[in-house]
Amino acid sequence: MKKSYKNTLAALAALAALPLAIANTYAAGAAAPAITEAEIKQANQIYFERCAGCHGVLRKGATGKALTPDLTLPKGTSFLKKVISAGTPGGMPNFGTSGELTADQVDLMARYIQQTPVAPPEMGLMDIEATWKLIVPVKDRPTKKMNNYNISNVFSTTLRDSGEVALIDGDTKEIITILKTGYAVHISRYSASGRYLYVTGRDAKLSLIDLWMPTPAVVAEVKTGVEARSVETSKFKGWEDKYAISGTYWPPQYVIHEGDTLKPLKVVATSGIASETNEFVKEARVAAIVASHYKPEFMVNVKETGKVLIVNYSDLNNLKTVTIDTPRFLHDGGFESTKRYFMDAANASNKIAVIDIKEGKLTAVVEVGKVPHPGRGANFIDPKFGPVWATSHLGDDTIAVIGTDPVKHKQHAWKVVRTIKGLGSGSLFIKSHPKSTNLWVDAPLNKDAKTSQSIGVLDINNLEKGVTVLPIAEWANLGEGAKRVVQPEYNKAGDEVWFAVWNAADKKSALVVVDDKTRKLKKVINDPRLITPTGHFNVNNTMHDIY
Ligand code: DHE
Repeated sequence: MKKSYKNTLAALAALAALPLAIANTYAAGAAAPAITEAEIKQANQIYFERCAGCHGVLRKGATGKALTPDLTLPKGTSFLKKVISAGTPGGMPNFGTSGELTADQVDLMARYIQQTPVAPPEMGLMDIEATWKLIVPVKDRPTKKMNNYNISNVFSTTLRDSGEVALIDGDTKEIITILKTGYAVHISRYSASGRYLYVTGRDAKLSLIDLWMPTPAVVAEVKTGVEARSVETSKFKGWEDKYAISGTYWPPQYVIHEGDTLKPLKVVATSGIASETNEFVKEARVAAIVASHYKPEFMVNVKETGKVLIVNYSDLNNLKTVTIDTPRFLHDGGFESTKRYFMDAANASNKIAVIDIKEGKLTAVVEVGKVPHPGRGANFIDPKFGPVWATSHLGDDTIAVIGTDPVKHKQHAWKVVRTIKGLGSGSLFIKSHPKSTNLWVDAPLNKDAKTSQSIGVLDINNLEKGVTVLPIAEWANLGEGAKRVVQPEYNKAGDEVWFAVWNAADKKSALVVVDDKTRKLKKVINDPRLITPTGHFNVNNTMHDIY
């Protein structure tokens, strides 16, 4: 093994010993307040868990403000403590007053962010390969489905704080199994055939689960970096189940893997020159990735540089990539109903970039409300404007409805045709289904507990009527706690909507299933093993991009 790899592996081993570390060495700035080695270890962990997602590991900012010492030192410890404790109207959570951090931890973090950040190690292909575990080789796996589950209606539910996913039978609503995955699991995606489930943790541990086994189990794992949020699979005809792609926040890069083993095949760095500013950005993180149904291509969002990379996976040695400049701070997004256009939220720019994936170019940039956060968004037929795609917002209480049919409704295409009042600000996800006339919107990060514990629903054929509020957390009857209601997700038939009631790890959480037609409670899936459920992903709807 080459010495440089050994060094990187040693650095990674140090990170593993300190599993949530951002860095274990530290160069204190001259005027920075005192902090001990032990405190830095603790602060690294808190920073990784609570702060890095918005502020970045190098603390250069993105969704959150930059926190480099040139900015934090002049503010001073007592001001920073106030912000960390009480939050800000701009979206910074109130970590102190909410009880998520103790007063000592708030004080520690205020001192920590005045120190100079140190970058965690980089990882090349061999470093990633060294972490790869093929638990069940392909030859030892079933050659046909060995269970009686209706796989296409299974849900994979993120159990955020236990680092697990629950596989739930969508027909019986029974838990099939609970599987250990990465830390603070983020999303689940499925292979094009629906056989394989890919789960990524925030710690960049990618797990591959075989749904054909008598009881589905993890068959391969790999650590693709230090911090990650995204994974997707090859969906183009002829390439089904062939590749997976994982995107990392740190190191800033994406990795293409063998689909049925996770063996890493190709790593591509994403640091580079940003759109708009033309400045070099080292920490150019990979956010959402979607897979084209038109060509053998992945669309990779590079957050800080505002670039969508259209990566053609048909020849990994001669990788052809189209780079599209968009507004910066790309985060999440999904397809409109024909799957030709990728509706891509540049959240901190308050814009949706529309990418034509057939032609491989930017079609439009649409100005929406404050901090759009669509998840994958919602598609429906507006009675007045035809096919539309909608997003809700983190920073205001509106839903932006955008026309998506440039052929029969040309005058409305790529324009905000309606701005509707949603459930409230602090919304993360919005959802509909081709068989439904409902549009569901959440607001789990709303400051008002009643709102964050409810769901809003609109009648697509009577949008003027406004939102009907359903008290989902109350229906779950869980007792005390934050009980945030998050992410509407349909079953395969499109006649049920599932919601997570996300409580603290030491409190009761649940999944609530609502009948889509009557909007009445159908079932509370209430099991002590459901610790901090957040996202839940139906096999059929996720693999076919139905939302
Ligand atoms: Fe997410 C999707 C990043 C916090 C639940 N989240 C995504 C995606 C990104 C992202 C880039 C798109 C992935 C894709 O499609 O390939 N999320 C981030 C963050 O950086 C952020 C803001 C802070 C952090 O530190 O991670 C963050 N996310 C959260 C949460 O706190 C949520 C609510 C609870 C949790 O489980 O951590 C959360 N994110 C989700 C979910 C999706 C998601 C459920 C998938 C939505 C979908 O419909 O596809």
